[in-house]
Amino acid sequence: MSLGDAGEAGFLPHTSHWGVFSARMRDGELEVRPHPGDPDPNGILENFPAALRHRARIARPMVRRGWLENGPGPDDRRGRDDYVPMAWPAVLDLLGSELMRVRDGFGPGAIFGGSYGWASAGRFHHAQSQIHRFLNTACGGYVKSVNSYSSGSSQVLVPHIIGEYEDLTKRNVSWEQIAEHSEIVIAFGGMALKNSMVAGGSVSKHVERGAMQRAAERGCEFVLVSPLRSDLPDEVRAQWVSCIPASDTALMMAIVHTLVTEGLHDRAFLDRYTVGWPVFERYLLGETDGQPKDAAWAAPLTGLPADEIVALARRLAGKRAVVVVSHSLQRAEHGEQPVWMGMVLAAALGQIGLPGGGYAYALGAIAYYGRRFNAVPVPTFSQGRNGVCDYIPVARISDMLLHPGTPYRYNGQTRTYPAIKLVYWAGGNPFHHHQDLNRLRKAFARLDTLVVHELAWTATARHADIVLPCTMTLEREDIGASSNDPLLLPMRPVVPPYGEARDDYAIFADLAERLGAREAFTEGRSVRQWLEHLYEPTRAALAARGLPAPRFAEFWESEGYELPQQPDDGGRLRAFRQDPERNPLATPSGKLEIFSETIAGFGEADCPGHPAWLGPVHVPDEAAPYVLVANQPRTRLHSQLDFGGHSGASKHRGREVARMHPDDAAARGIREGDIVRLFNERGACLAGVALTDGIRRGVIQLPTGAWYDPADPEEDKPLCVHGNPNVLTRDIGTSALAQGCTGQLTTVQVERFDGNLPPIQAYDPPALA
Ligand SMILES: Nc1nc2c(c(=O)[nH]1)N[C@H]1C(S)=C(S)[C@@H](COP(=O)(O)OP(=O)(O)OC[C@H]3O[C@@H](n4cnc5c(=O)[nH]c(N)nc54)[C@H](O)[C@@H]3O)O[C@H]1N2
Ligand SMILES: Nc1nc2c(c(=O)[nH]1)N[C@H]1C(S)=C(S)[C@@H](COP(=O)(O)OP(=O)(O)OC[C@H]3O[C@@H](n4cnc5c(=O)[nH]c(N)nc54)[C@H](O)[C@@H]3O)O[C@H]1N2
Ligand SMILES: [Mo]
Repeated sequence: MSLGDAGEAGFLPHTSHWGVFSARMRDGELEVRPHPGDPDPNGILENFPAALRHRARIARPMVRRGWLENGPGPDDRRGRDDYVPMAWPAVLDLLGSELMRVRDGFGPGAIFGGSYGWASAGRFHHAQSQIHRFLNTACGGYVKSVNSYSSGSSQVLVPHIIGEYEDLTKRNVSWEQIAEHSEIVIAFGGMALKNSMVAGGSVSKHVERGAMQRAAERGCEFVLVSPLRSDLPDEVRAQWVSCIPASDTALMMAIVHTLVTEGLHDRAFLDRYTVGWPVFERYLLGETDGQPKDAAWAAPLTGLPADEIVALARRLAGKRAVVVVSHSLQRAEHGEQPVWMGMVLAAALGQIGLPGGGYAYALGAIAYYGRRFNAVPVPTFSQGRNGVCDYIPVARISDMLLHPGTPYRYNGQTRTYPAIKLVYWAGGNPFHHHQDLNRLRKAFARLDTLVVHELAWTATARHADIVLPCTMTLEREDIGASSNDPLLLPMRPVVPPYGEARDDYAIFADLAERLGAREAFTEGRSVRQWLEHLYEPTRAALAARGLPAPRFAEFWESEGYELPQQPDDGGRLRAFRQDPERNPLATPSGKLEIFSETIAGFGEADCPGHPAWLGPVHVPDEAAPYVLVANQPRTRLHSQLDFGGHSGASKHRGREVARMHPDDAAARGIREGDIVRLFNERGACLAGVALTDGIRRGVIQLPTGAWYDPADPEEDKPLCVHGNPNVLTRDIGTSALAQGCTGQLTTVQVERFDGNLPPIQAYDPPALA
């Protein structure tokens, strides 16, 4: 452990979800440079300089004119109204009274504070913790959201069939094991480096490229199952199996069918470590429904030749094989099935719990996975106690607002959507993350009040009644850390706040005062006192281990230091393999559940008791003949700093770029560099076009994150001129089991856009009244 060298020439250490870096201001320009220890820095850092003082930043508190004139209440002018600037004390008085009106008149159960979103790195100014603590201490609580847009279906499924989610995702097959032990990696949805360059909180070393390179050099084979060739790095020379999107479950079944009929499956493993194989095997062989799930059956469903599937199965057998399933596969209708079937495939191969083998669900989807945990706790800001127990699965927000009082199924329960009057958001962008944005606009129109803290004029901020400008990470002090990245870092402010922007903490502290809860919220601490307070448990844990434990003042002046880490021991699944009786999994049976009595007992048609092929979903038809893959963007994190230089440079004539196969383009008279209109029954958007043979025919890819930019917000389904795919995606849960987000896939039509190109207005602040 070392405190590192003192910063050079004014560069101050800082961190972001896309990597650790340092920054300084020079001649009015921001300079950023990656952490010196990072072998593979993330280009997304380059979004900071142009974003810092961009016109898209919010300079002053604002109140929507219609809300100010008419008071709280449903209003479809949200998203097309103008704004009235207001001084901080006045706007906080106004908001304080509105919160009291709702809290005292309807109860805290009428406040939705789920506030999903990634906000910024930093353990204290973590916007979700701040808003939840505020609502808990000052409002008596709030209706929350559970699970994430990332893994909404796997998070619900995995505890039933494998056990604790983190035992599968975070304490399992590591990058070190891949580099050293794996003989074959089959990655459904790939492990795109663009994705693993990001992690919530902090990442000081991007190790994924190096680990995959080392594995490939050692002779490890890679198989990429994905509609996009770029989902594994070129360096690993993967076999590219380009299946029809959402057909992976059928492919996995046919692989397992081949293993079984050729006697290549690990019977001993299935007997000892799983329950329910006999039931599933009868289904697989067609004994229950007359349809063997063999390669010939899967061929038309997956778009792959049957002999290729058979060869793939033989290639996997008898090797130290690891099955990877990316989050993307479960962000689609029936998304539970490929996650469950991936476990069954890995179990049939018998490698679960061995170094570099088994089931590495979500490895490479994000830099959380495949790493070691720290041996000491990192600073954590307490959210307090929520007095409301009601919640929704996170992606059901529009359903909740449009259908209060309506029952819905979730994880074996019948629940009822609450009646929400006020939504408070800090640190997320529903106009980025949610599906069917035209429906979301209608849902937000139902509210009495929408409050948003933002650093920039996102579409969410433009729909809010009260918009409070918050600081950007570079404008405040914090501690950077993450439970499985070793670097603990003082984040020092590089520039003063923009305009009148304030920290979320300062805003909430002053609001809490108006609700009589300042002391409960702040505990009397300044920001610096909080940082010192949050740092102390880490320091004490270091001291208890007899390790150097610098005092806060020393830490604060340093470049950060590395925390001790736990061994890479394969976690619970390794222990389970070694002794399943003494180390059972946290499932009802203590084993891997190929058949789950619990899930079968829920009786959901769209998620039966074992993995099943429930028929194709996201199927193209005449009106929408292409499958759209709306995946994560390479040049930014979601919608964050879309107005930055790196994000802007990847666009074409200011629009997000869609990728399609040259044959598909030719058939529609589309050429490289054209602007196209993508559309379906839900909406339409414009995008630039790039042609590539690295995409499966019939598939179009348009990443998420270009800010929603309606040409004419007065329309019911306005054209988004900028290329936000969520005007096209469908707002429906993965299944009645998990109700997860299904935004990854939808179907669309495409045509060349020859009209006058509407200007991009997404970054222009709204009109002032
Ligand atoms: N179609 C489709 N949709 C998807 C996905 C997909 O694959 N396809 N992926 C989904 C996934 S996995 C996710 S995780 C979501 C991500 O969805 P979000 O997490 O909502 O997206 P972000 O753009 O990261 O939004 C964070 C917002 O917080 C703001 N912010 C940053 N720092 C602060 C701060 O300190 N305080 C406050 N108050 N605000 C701050 C940023 O300006 C930004 O607007 O999107 C989901 N949506
Ligand atoms: N640069 C960058 N990195 C990110 C993020 C970001 O916004 N920007 N977001 C982060 C977050 S919050 C998360 S949750 C993760 C998300 O991690 P993922 O959900 O895994 O990431 P995606 O890029 O959406 O999808 C990965 C790939 O899956 C493939 N795919 C889509 N559908 C199918 C299918 O049906 N079958 C198969 N076999 N493949 C399919 C697509 O080609 C896509 O490129 O990424 C994280 N990393
Ligand atoms: Mo995510």
